Amino acid sequence: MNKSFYLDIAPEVGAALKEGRPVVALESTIISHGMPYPQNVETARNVEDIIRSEGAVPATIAIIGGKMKVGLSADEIEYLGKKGMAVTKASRRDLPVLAAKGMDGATTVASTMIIAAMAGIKIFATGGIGGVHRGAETTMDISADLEELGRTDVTVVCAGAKSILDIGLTLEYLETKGVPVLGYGTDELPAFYCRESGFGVDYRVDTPEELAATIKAKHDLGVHGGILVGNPIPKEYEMPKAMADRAIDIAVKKAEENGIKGKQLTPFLLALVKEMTGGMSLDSNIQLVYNNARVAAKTAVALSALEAQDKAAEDEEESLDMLRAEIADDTAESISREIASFRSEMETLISQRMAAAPMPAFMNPYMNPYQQMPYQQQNPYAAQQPASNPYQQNPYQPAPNPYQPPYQPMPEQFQQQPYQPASAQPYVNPYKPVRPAVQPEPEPAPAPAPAYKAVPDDQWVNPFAPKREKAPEPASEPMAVGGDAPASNVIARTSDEVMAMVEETVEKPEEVVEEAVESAPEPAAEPAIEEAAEQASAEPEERPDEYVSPFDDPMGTEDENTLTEYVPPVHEKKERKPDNMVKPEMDTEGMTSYDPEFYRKRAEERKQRIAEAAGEAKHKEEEKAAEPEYIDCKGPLEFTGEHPWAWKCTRCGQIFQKHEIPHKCIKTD
Ligand code: PSU
Ligand code: MN
Repeated sequence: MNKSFYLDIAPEVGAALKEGRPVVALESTIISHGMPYPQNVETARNVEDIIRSEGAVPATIAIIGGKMKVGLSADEIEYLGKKGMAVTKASRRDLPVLAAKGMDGATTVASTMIIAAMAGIKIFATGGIGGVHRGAETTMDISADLEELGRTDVTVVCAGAKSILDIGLTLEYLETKGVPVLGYGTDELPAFYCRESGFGVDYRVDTPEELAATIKAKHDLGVHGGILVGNPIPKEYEMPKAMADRAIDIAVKKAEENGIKGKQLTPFLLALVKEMTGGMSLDSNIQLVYNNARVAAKTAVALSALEAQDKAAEDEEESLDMLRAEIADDTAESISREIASFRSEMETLISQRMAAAPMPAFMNPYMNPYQQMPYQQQNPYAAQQPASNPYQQNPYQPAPNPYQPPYQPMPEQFQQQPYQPASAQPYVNPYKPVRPAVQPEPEPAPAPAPAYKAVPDDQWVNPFAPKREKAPEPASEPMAVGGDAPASNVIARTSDEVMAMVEETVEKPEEVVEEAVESAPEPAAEPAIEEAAEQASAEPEERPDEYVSPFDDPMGTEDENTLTEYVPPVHEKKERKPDNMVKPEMDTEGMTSYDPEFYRKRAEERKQRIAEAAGEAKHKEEEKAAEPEYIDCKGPLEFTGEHPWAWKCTRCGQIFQKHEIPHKCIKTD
């Protein structure tokens, strides 16, 4: 169950609220407890009439049979008025109990505000509100109306606070609760029977429109709580202040004597004052209620006008938004319709073209699209590619593609190098920085041929042979060396014998040994293998059909002697090290270049590297040998009908794009 189960809104009120028409809430304690019968019922009816006459709908609020009634019938008002004090005076604390028990209750300012807010009514007219009673510092009698004004979004138009209350403390309390206290056409809070209390208000408003704007602003801002409007009694119905004060003072004293407190206090005081003033106070009371109803109704009318303006602006904005969205939708729809019709036209056109012309080569699914791209066929460099493309012979190159068409002959116009200058002058790049030409090192004079080569074997004299004393006469004839040379200090030997001797006896300096190893002929590898090894280790050549800038030495005239990068000389301060600190070259095993083994090892490592490369090349050769061999197949081609461009070889089963005999196919045994 929710609020609507307990809430009973009269059809007239409900319709007005739904349409945003002005509605003014009215309380019922004023009927049952505030005035005697029959004046109470008459006043209640008149108040409703005044509100109607101002163009608003009255909604008298009460609890009947546990239902929160918003808008009472004449019978219900009569019933409450007749029952008087017998009806429960219902403030905030009483609502749940009465609702649950299904009882009747006359609503105070607090509970009327609660129910009005539930129904959506923003303005409420009454006579006077409850407040901080005199002596509240001991009695703690503070009306729940003040708390309600602090929290519920309803504006209460009243005639201020009676002097049965402590007006000063009441205002303090309202300030604490954050309730705006406005004076309607006055700067002072009215004192019920009198127009003046001596206590100022926070703000003054002079017109219903001004008040309505304040109310609307509060609702717009979402600042919760009520607004208290003090509307002074019309001058002609005002009681003389001294008279009113005296009557009230007496009444308060009487109430104290009789021990009247709590919810009975206000009705008791009101009744007593009426008795004492001979009904004058009642008359004033009735008139101030009418006055409040009038102001409240006018304010309600102004407020709903403001709200209607607001809503119209909102509606206009909304309808503009809708219109914009509609326009956008229409535009999008027409564009997409246009696109769709354009597309269908295009499709028709394409299908007509397709029917008229054969499928272009690059659309053929059986063709390698990249091979068949028209721009490739027009590439002059592609046409130039010689039949003996080195990449085709590269052992890493896959087997020739049987789909690939044979190379076309180079067109005439490309036979000549396009960038060859007319003159035979070597090309000099003008953009290269001028730098000194590096003078080539003068060729060292060729070493003279070894002396022993020129001297015939039989005439050669060993310069290293130890000089001896005169040899004893040999028994046999010594071999003569040189025709007339004296035989006494010369031993005749062959050149080989001499070299052997030299090698044995002379200690070679390191440089000589290294040079010897370096210049020694490489162990002869098989020429094919060696070539393959070289190829394997060499950087891949640039593709001949790749674009080469003419500025990059097209004549090949630059060489390292004439046009090397210019490197400015670096003047390094070198530290001179004593000779004994120069470290010999080290190999991986920590052997120094001083060790004779060092060079032998290095030569061996080199041999091994060559052998490894050769092995790799051999492996590639084996791989190539394992690849299938292609032969020209003369098998007849058959039209499969699977595709208008597909021909199938009846011998090898391959699919071809055209009727190709012979074609390449894998050799099978
Ligand atoms: N002052 C009047 N007439 C009234 C009341 C106050 O001049 O009828 C009623 C109102 O219903 C008000 C209530 O809300 O008394 C305050 O009672 P209490 O102080 O018990 O909360
Ligand atoms: Mn009280």
